[in-house]
Amino acid sequence: MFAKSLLVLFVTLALGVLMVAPALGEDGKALYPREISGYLVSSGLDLAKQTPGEFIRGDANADSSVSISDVVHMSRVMFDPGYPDYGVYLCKLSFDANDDEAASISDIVHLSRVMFDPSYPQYGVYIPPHPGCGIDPTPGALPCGSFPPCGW
Ligand SMILES: [Ca+2]
Ligand SMILES: [Ca+2]
Repeated sequence: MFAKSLLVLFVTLALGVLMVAPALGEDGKALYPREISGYLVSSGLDLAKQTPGEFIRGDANADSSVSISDVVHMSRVMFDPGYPDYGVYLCKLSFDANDDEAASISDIVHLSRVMFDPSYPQYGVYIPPHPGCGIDPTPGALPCGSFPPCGW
């Protein structure tokens, strides 16, 4: 079980490295996800309706969608001292993908399996608030200092 979790983690990390590589725009400059046309639109956000305290569960990098880049970001914030954002949690609550009121490696494993492991009972099931902004339906002690995709 542990070995399988580790395998899933490493496969997703490997995929993540490939998928977060920037696409190039017409001018040859890198296009990062929030700059790619339609990326933000797909989240279904309505910024006019956002209120402080709202967040998107699993959107650890706060780019308004939950993707493999969040798994990579979470992994590096927690475990990669060479990462510029190592130890930096903009909204720790958004890291709590499994809603157990803690930000830990279990969130990385959970989110990876939700996305990529059809044998996982929660495959394809994202815990609210998701995909849009919302208040935590199960409030706990995890902090959230700000969450720009939800307008605060
Ligand atoms: Ca994200
Ligand atoms: Ca958690």
